[in-house]
Amino acid sequence: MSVTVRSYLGVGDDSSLGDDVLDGLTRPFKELPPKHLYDRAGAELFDRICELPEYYPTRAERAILAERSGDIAALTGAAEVVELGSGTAAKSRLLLSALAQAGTLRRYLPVDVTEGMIRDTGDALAAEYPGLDVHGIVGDFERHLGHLPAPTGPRIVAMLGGTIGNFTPGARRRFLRGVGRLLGPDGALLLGVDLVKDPARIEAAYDDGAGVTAAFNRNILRVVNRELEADFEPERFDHVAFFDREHEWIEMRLRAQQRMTVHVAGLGLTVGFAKREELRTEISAKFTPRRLVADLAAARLEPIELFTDSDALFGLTLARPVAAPRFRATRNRGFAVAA
Ligand code: AVJ
Repeated sequence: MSVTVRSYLGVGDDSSLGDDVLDGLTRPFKELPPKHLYDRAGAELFDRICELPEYYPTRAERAILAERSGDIAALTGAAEVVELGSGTAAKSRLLLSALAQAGTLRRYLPVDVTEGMIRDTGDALAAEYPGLDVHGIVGDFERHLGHLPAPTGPRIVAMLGGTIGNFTPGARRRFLRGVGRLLGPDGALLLGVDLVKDPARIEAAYDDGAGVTAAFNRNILRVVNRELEADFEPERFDHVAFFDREHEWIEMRLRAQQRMTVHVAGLGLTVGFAKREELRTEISAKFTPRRLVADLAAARLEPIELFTDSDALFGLTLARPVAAPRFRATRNRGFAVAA
């Protein structure tokens, strides 16, 4: 049993916040990437979101995992789990338990930007599962997946919660292709996706009555204030969440209540906002089974199973690499064909 944690975020490496703010706030349509929503306060607000009555994805996915982890263990025989965006590993414990019970689990490899989270979770899991090796990667899963060690047995790469929905469609396919390369020939991807449904239901999940999602959204401005010495006034931005029916994604935005000028001292940048101008902070794509399969296929992955909850709110898919035939079977030519 061992716990190893490697960090690939160098000193002062704030997972690219400075670059993203410079790039995102100087565009004609302002935008910040959602990964910056999750500092300590943001992660706590997100945990509260997961408990909200309106926010169904967490409960639905947990129900699927509770019911299907045994099947997933049997289908994969996985010896290790790589988890992208592991957080507190609350839901992945269901999977780890099933694999431990099946007797195949050897190693857990969480990848997250928050070092404290990786260390605490790693220690807790190593204590819970005697014999489990934990190899934590502190890094950004868009930039540091190359540092993952090679598989030591059948591997599951898990990305839960619908995090994949934060990518725009092209980036999503590129990312899935990269993840496919981490699987090895007998590995599987376990991907949680929120499903397309009544827009009112989706919008309620991103604009809750208690205002927790609004606080979560505004928190990104506090992150910029603190890390880059900016002077945003978060309370002067309204939380906006709407379902874009054409793209089938939800957008979160912050809308300036009045004309304002913001200084980002750390970047020597001054940014003007017009009255009612919006800053996009997140897209969260919703999937139809059909589109999910198409995205997987574009990454040379094929679904083994698509699990869903009893209300078909959320989907959990298990997918494997499409077997690449090394030789084409040609008829009646007497060539040997590799299996
Ligand atoms: C963590 C990206 C899956 O998109 O539902 C929750 C983040 N944003 N409420 C999601 C989120 C607003 C969440 N993901």
